[in-house]
Amino acid sequence: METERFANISITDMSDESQRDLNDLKQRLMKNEVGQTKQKNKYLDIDSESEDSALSLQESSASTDDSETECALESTQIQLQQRGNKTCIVNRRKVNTKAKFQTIPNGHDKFLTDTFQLIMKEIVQKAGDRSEKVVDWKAPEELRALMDLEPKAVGESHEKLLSRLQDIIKYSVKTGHPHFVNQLFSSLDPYGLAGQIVTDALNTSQYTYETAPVFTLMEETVLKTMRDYIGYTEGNGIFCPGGSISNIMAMNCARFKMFPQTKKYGMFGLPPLVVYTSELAHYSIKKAGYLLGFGDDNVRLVKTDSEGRIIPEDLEKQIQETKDEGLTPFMVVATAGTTVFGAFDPIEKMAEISEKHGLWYHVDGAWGGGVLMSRQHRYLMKGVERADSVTWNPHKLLGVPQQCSCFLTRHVKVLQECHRADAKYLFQKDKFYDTSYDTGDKTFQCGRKVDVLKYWLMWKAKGSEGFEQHINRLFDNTKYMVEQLNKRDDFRMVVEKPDCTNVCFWYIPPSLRNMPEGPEFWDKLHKVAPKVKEGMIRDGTMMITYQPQKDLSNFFRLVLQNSATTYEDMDFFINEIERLGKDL
Ligand code: ABU
Repeated sequence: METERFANISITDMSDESQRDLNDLKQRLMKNEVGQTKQKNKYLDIDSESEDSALSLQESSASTDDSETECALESTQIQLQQRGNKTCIVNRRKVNTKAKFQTIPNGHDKFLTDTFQLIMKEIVQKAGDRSEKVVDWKAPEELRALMDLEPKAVGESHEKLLSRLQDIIKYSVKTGHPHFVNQLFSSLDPYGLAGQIVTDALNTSQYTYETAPVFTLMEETVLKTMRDYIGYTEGNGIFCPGGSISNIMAMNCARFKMFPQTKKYGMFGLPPLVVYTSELAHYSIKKAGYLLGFGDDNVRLVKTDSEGRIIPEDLEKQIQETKDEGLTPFMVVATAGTTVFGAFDPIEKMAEISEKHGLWYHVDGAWGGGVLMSRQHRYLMKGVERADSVTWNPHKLLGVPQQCSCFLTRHVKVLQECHRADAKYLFQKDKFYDTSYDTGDKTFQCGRKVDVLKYWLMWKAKGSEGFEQHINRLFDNTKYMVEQLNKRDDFRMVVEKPDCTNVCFWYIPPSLRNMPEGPEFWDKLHKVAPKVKEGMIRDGTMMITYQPQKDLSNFFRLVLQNSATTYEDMDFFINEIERLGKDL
């Protein structure tokens, strides 16, 4: 007669050891053993009422000898059937365990160690390997099928999770690859990564000193040092989740400074307010206008020259026109490093105009702000100390991991006065410590991720000199790239002498080289960059972006932001674009 027994075994994964334990269980089932077996760190409780009854076997494994924590992530109920001398698994299903839903790290050492090893092997060690692909491209439907993205009712084994992480890495873009020159961020900085990991392991929120004592002081110190680079003798600042938020913060402070009653009455009773920025400014200025209730019509776009810099005379003219219309100018935004051309607006001249008209002057240096750390290139931001506020994203030109954006102002109290709402459950004034260290009410966020540690750790590791050398290298690479492009007949610069490290150019395939430069030429050229881009993504060899701008046909924008990029890499970019485009 066949005997059926049921074993309920909790295993973190079907490792060799678990497999051995399972075999051991099978043996004892065959022998109809009952009672309790205690192994090193393994507790196997076996109850049996009779030969025909179900056996319940439970295993708890702990990763350290002195830990009694039940930590199994995975519980699998296995139905065993004994057929003569053979024990077969006839059914297997996953069941919940007590530990499954607990957010405790203890006992997950192997899983976490394996994850870190995976990060090291598949991301960090491959980051500088030019033979690796920048991207293993899959179309959305193909990728969806590969990834099995829907969360399920029952959790999965560590082994499965690790294989999922491996797939996630495989199909993600390797932005640390020196051939990723697509965006205003890139690189994989080791100290930045270490800072990110420690930040995430500590998982705190930056709003009060009590939850973030070290990071509060660290943020204060780093922001003060950044203000020194700007040239402010006093002031304030805050880390924001991205440059757009820093710019929105600037607009809110600007309005508050001119009309403090906004905080109580909102926009009611205010005259129509107007802000001025470059026609090539980042679109977050327009969005700030939507969010804060000004609308497109009152975000006035100032004309730029052929290099992409604001024409100050047009700014002056537009301010006067606004006044003549009976509207109220309140803010001027200069851009230090426009998104596409990398142009630096005439910061000093715009400061003069803003001061003359009594307007809040903001410099959006999200992209270019990093030049302040280079004695050779900081001239690009001459006059920035005259700005009321500055956006500066260390996650861009300085290569700090995303995201790391700072809003800095020379006004000591404006952030607090403009944003504070005095939540009594968070900012109790009768706390036992100096509550001026609770920074949460300086912003419109509540919870705030710690963004300072990765930057601080990089700064400690490299020193200001290291950042300076990084910036100088990027500008040197830019010079080399421009020189190489100028040597070639098949490439043409869009901006002859870039202000920043954005290199904008067209590739002109042989089929267009002798064509007159009329509408047909530009129309055909417009289609070249998208085709070349498709080719490089499908092959995974590099990533560089393209776009039209003003009335210019699609052109490439190569961003040099990773100081690991070499002259050889830049030769590769040129040859690769030619390889992909020569038959178009
Ligand atoms: N915040 C602008 C970033 C866009 C870009 O990387 O091209």
